[in-house]
Amino acid sequence: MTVYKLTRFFNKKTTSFIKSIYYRNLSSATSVSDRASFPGYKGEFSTELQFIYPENNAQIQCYRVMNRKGVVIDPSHEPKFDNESLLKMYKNMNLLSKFDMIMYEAQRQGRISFYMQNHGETAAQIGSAAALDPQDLIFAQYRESGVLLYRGFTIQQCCDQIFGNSNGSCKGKQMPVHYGSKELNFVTISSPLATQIPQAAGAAYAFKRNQNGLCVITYFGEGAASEGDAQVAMNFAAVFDVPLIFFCRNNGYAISTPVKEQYRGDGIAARGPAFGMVTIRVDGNDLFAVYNATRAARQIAVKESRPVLIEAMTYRLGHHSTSDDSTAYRSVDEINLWEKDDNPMNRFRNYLHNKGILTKEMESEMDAEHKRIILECMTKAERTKYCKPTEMFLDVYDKPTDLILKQQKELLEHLKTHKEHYPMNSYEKL
Ligand SMILES: Cc1ncc(C[n+]2csc(CCOP(=O)(O)OP(=O)(O)O)c2C)c(N)n1
Ligand SMILES: [Mg+2]
Repeated sequence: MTVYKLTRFFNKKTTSFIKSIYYRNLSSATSVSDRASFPGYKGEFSTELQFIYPENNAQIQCYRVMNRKGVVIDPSHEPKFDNESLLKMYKNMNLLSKFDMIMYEAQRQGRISFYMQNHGETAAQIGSAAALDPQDLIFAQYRESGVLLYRGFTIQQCCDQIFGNSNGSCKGKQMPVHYGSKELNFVTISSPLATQIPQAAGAAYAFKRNQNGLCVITYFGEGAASEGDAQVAMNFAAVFDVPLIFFCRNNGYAISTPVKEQYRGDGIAARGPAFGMVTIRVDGNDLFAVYNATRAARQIAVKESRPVLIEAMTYRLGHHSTSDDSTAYRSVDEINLWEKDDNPMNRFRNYLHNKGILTKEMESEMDAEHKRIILECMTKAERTKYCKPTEMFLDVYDKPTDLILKQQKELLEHLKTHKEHYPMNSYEKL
């Protein structure tokens, strides 16, 4: 509709107003200095027909404090830990690596059904755990056992959960390594990938409303970051300005899927600014870099009440789980190279040796002590009975429904009648 025809529909005053806007826009359409003010975009116009080719953008750099030999590059970034705290971190890494090895073997011997190793990712786990307040709430994926150990979860608790016995936090109702601890503010792990991420966003929103000065952290792999849940959570957290740290462990693989088949962009970090989030990429094999980044992220999350994304670059040295043989999709040479050249534990160990905080003798003692603790706890867990079978009906609802109680009763009667067909000795008495 041309403007002069407006007089047919509007009076003179209205027509002149509409005309003034029309001509203003017409003239400004050729001027790049006129700013756009759409509801969804306020900024500059451009007369260039220009697409963004992401490969032409500079990559987000990776923050590090120590080089691969454990030497601090810029001393002003060296965190001020006392020797006891440094040793606590190393002890946790050592304990976890021994635990990984022994549990892996236990699964191979058929003593447990399943296990997931943390090998190669201990700096990302311990460094981030050390930077949090013990009251901060954690929503993990499954490869963050070090975070829980650092908080004080014991090897006995790990073993009881893995063996699924009646002392286990899940009473045998969860897969091994799906730990949880109310006391340690660690929400029980769920198998379906990425479900923890929107839950964390919701919890962080509650924290914001309570103004409790705490934050929530959610861990996830770069594979889980492809799930819709991850985008939903990031958008929610950014829009509602919640104190949440998104901690992505980018370990190069999602089972057999390498990162080059997982995404085309600049990793997971590139998504942060797109959602309007403060973002950092960090060397996940550098304990100090992870610690500094997480500590600063926590400060931003709590003080500025806004989410922060950390992408920790690392390498999964072990198989995905005991159900996987990673040499089917990556070469042994590749694994060996990372094991030798960029192993987070070796890096931290070198740092401690250089500073004279750790000696070879202390290490041998630590190795022996940790092995002893793990074997003792494992034996105890193995000897502890499973819950009574009727337990499986509980903890589903707050109060069991009539149908559940009926099924429980039927199972009880069945087991009493046919007990000779079941290994009842392995279970607590009915
Ligand atoms: C919704 C969903 N899809 C698929 C799986 C099967 N699965 C379990 S772990 C995993 C890979 C996840 O990779 P990543 O998030 O990178 O974590 P990583 O194992 O490398 O630590 C897949 C596909 C699952 N558990 N849940
Ligand atoms: Mg991964």
